[in-house]
Amino acid sequence: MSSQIDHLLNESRRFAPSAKFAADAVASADLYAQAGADREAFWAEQARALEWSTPFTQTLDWSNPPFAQWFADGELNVAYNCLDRHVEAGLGDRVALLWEGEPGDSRAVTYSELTDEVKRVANVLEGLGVGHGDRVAIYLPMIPEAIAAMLAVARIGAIHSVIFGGFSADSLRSRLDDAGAKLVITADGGYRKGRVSPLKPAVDHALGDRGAGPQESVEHVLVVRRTGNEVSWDADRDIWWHDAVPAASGEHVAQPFPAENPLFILYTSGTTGKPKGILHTSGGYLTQAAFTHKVAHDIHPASDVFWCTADIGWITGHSYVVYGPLANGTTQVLYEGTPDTPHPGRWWEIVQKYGVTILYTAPTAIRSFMKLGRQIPEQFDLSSIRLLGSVGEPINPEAWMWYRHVIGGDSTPIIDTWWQTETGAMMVSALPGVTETKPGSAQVSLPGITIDVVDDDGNHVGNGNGGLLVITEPWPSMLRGIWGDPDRFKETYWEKFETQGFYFAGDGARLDEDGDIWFLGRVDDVMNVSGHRLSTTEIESALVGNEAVAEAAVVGASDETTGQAVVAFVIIKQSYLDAHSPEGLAGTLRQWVGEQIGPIARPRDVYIVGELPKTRSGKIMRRLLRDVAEGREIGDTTTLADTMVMSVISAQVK
Ligand code: 6R9
Repeated sequence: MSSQIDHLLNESRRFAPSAKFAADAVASADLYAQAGADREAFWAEQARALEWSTPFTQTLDWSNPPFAQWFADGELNVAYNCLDRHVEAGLGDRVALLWEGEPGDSRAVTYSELTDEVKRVANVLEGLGVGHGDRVAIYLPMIPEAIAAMLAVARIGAIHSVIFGGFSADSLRSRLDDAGAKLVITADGGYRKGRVSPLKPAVDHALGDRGAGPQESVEHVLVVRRTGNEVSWDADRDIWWHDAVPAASGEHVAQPFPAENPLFILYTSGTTGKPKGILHTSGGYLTQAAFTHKVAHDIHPASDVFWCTADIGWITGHSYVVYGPLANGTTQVLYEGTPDTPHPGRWWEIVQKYGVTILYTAPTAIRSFMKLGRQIPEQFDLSSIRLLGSVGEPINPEAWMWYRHVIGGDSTPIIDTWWQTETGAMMVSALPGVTETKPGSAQVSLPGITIDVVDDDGNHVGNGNGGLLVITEPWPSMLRGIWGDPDRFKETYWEKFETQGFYFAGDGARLDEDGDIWFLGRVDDVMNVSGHRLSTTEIESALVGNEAVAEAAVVGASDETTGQAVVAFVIIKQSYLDAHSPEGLAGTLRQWVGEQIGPIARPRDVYIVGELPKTRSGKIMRRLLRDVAEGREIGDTTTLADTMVMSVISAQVK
C-alpha cells in the first residue's frame, strides 16, 4: 500500500460529510427525525412516491408475526412503476440502460424502448399461458433481455425466479423443481472471460431425464440468441426470443395487483444443504428498494450515470440493477462480462466511456484491484465518480481507504451498505452528505429501520461490545417467507428471539464507542466467498456425493482477495486412495463441486485427511478445521472425542 494511504489511515479514521456534497444531497437529517417520530407514517410517505392504482389506507399489519403485510389494501403494477410512468411523464427518450457486452458490443436502451420490449414479452408470456402467480425461471447473462424478462413477468403478476448463470444444471434443476416453474427464459450462452459460456445446454440437461424422469413443471423454454453457439432444439418446447418477441403486439395494459402479490423468489444458501427460496412481494419491496436507492446513492436521475456491478442472479442485482434504479428513472450501466476481460482496466475503461458518477460494488472486487495495483485505474479518467458504494461482505479499512483514494480521488463519500437477500433492500448505511463515515464501519441503520446488537438472550450489548445483529421491527421489503416452507421461515429467523419478536440476521456485529456498527461476518455455517453466500453443508453434500469420498467437512477460511475461501477436508475411501494420487483426487473433487453446484463453490483447497475432528456427540468441529485452514494455532480441543486427531490432521495438510 502506498505511504500516502498509510498516512490517511493513521491520521484520520473518520470523514465528515463534505459541505459541497451536502449542499446538493438528496438525503437530509430530517429523514432520521421523521422516521423517529412516526415510523409507519414515514414508510407510508415513501410508498406514496410510487404510483398506486388503488391507494392504500393501511400501512402495516403485524397481527400475525412473522408474516407482515405492508400497504395491503393498495394496488399497483411494479413494471408500470419502473417503465410506463416515466414514459408518460415525458422521459421516454432518457436512456435506461447503457449496456456493454464483454466482446465490446454495446447498446443504449431508452425508457420507451425498454417499455415497448417489456410489453411485447408480456404478450408472449401470456400467449404461452403464463399468468398471475405462475413461476418463471430466468437463467440469462447480463444482457438487456434479462431485465426485460424480469419486468415482463412482474407486469403480468407472475413470479420470477432468477437463477445465476454460473449455477450448474443440478442447481438449476433443484430450483426449477422447488419453484414449480412453468417457463424458463434462457440464452444460447453468454460471454465470460473471453469465452462463450453456454446456458441452454444446462437447461436441457436440467429438464431431461436424469434417472427419475424428466422435469415436469416446465412447459416452454424461451431462448435469447446471444452467442450464436449451436444448441439442440425441442420444437414442441423451445421458442426463440427473436421469433416471438418482435412478432408480438407492442400494446399491453399493465393490470394492477395487490401490494402483497408475490414478485419474486430468489434462492439463497442457508445453513442446511437445501437452498431457501426467499419470497418477496410487490408494494413494500418496491417502496424500500426505490427509497434506499434514491437516498443512499444520492440519485439525481437527470444527471447521474449509476453502475451497480452485481449480477441479476443475486439480490443486489434485483434491487439495485432492476427495481430501485428503474423505479427512480435512473440511467445505468449494465456490463455483461468479467472485470479483467480483455484487459485488467476494463471496468475503469467503462467508467470513463460512460462517465459513471456512482459506482456500487463488492469488497472482493476492490481487493483484487488493489492487488493488481493503482497503475491500472490511473490510466483512465475517473473524475466523473462522485459517490462510491460497497456491499456483500465487511469491507476492511485498507480496502475502504484504497477505494476512496485511488477510485474516488480522495473526495467521494463511501457508503458501506449492509443488507441481505432476506431484507430485500439496504438496512444499514450512511446517508451521503449527512452521516459521518469511518473506514470499515457500516455506521447506522437507515431511517425507518430499527437495528440492535444483542447478546444470546436478546439484551442490548451497549457501546464497545459485540453480539448478534437483530432487526427489532418489521420493514417494508422484508421477506414474506420461504417458498413452500413456513416452518423453516420461522425456525431460521424468528425462533432464536421469539420472546422479543426480533429478526435474527445470522451476522455478528460490534457497536463502537460512538454506537456505530461494525460487521464481523456470519455466526452460522454460511460462508461468504467474493460476496456470494455458500452453505458449508451444501458443498459437503456435493463432496460426499462423489463415489471416492467417505466423509467431508467444509469451512470458510479467510482469504485476502475473496474474503473467505472454501476449504474442504475429505476422507477418501481406501480403494480410491490405493488407485489414485492425492493431488489427482483433490483436483477431481474441486472440479466435481464446480459441476455439482457451480464454479463459485469450487474449493480453493481440498485436503485429504485420515480423520475429522468430532465431538463425542459426533458433531464436526469446524472451528478447529478453520484454525488449520488459516494456519493458526489450533484452539481448544478438549471437547473432541479423540484429542489426538488434530495433530494428525495438521501434519497431513502441511
Ligand atoms: C446484499 C447481500 C447477505 C450477507 C449478510 C452479511 C454479508 C452483506 C455486508 C455484509 C458486512 C456489509 N454482508 N453486506 N457484511 N458488511 N456491507 O449481500 O445479500 O447475498 O443475501 O448476503 O452478506 O453476512 O448476512 P446476500
